[in-house]
Amino acid sequence: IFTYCSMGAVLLFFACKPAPKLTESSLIPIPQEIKDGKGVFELNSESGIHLIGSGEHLTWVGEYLADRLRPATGFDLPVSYDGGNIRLELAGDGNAEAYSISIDENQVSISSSGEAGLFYGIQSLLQLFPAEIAHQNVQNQSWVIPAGAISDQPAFGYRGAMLDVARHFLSVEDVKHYIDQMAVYKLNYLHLHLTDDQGWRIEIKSWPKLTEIGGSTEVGGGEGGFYTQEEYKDLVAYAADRFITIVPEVDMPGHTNSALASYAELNPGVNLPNGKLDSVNKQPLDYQMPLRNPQASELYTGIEVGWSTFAPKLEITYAFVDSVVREIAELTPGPYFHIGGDESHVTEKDDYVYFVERVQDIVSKYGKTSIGWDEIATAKLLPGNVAQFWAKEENAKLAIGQGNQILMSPATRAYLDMQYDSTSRIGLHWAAYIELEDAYSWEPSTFAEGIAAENILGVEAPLWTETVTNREDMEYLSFPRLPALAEVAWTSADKRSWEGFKNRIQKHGSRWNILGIQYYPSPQVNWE
Ligand code: TNX
Repeated sequence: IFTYCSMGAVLLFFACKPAPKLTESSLIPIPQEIKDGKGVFELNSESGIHLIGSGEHLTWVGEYLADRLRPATGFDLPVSYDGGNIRLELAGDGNAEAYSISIDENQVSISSSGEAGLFYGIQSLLQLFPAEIAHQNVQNQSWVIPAGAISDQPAFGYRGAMLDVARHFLSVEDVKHYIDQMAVYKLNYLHLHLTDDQGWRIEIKSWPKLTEIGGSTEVGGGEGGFYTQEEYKDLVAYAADRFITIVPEVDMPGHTNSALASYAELNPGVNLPNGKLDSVNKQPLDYQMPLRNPQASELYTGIEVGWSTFAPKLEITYAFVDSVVREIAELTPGPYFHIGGDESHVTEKDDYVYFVERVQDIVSKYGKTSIGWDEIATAKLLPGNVAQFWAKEENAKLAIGQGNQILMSPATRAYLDMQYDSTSRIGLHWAAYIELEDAYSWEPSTFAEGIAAENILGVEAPLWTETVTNREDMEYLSFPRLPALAEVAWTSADKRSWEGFKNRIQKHGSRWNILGIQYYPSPQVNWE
């Protein structure tokens, strides 16, 4: 057993303790490889962050690390290209999310070919420090981490979470707070479910009533809300700084009551004329609107699904979708646009397929790749488009049969809105009760026959918000299950075990206590 000695800043004597070993004990997601070394590294008032290599955001990444370390340690931790015993090195090529860390008595070195990889190395490093590092005021203690080496890379390239900001509106601040925690667990996509029957949450300048009327309420009749385009851009940038890409969703043709309540002309009306059809698309033309006398629907604050639909035969529907996709695509640096497509129970089957195919073309015209809930695979998918598996394996297989990939969100495992058990204070249970072990103990590539690793783009954990009204509710359902799903997405199956996870997650409870995150204390874990 190695020992190390440290000098307390206030108590002027040396205290010697057995050196801790570098193990996976505090790391989530668990890295691919960990090797223990000799001795320890101690962060002290002389420490600094040394940037090596050239990268647009390298300084930002260094400052991010310093910001996490300064409050609890009280150290200056200058960030510079000149020196310092915490080295952040951009070097080599290959997977930009892969990283390695080596720690000896003199220095810590994180290296990656990409800034994202350095950022993930930083997250692992932060988890090696005592939990007290999470405090926002100076703690009187030593900051020691075990020597050794870690090398790591993700199993899946898409590691996502979804927030339904439509059923209950969630503030910019709450979304940022969620993004901060996603970053800790190396998640890299945040899917925002921006529209549903109960609310339209993103400003569209060419259709302003969407937010004026459609954004004015939510489940239960509260005041709702929406993001202005400026606020949305701010969220996109905040996420991007943490290597998280936002995927906007406009759910259609079902789940569209908030739009149908905002604009009468999107409703089919009662007097559809038989005669005049557009000769190319066989659709009624917009000039027929006076003839069809459409009425806006009522705003809706309940939680039924599957009862609303856009009018896929009306040309104005596509003019509308075109404007919405164009404006949101302009705010979206990421590659994906989510078109929804779920539970369109009152849309004619043929109309549904026609609609999905036209909307995919619009999305592609604006330079984005469509993702849709698994039902979209009943249409012809454009190459590269993605089906998000939530309920029907046969839909996932239809997508795979067309050569398209699957985003794995099986409701029985990955749905954060499911109750843990029958006593959970909020949540639904139509798919399952999902205790922590159920959220953790599954493997995307063996979940369903016919969905193999190469068919899978990644994993996403959706938080639907019919029963979620505020940050406390978000945290209760997401912690500890979100970190469990993050590990499913990051770590290959051969490196994971429930027993191991159960022991590691308990340490994170201490951090959440410090951060004020109100997690569900699952009885399956011996919380510290
Ligand atoms: C089903 S999952 C839905 C959502 C609900 C959710 C509640 C999916 C694609 N559609 O509209 O919010 O169940 O769990």
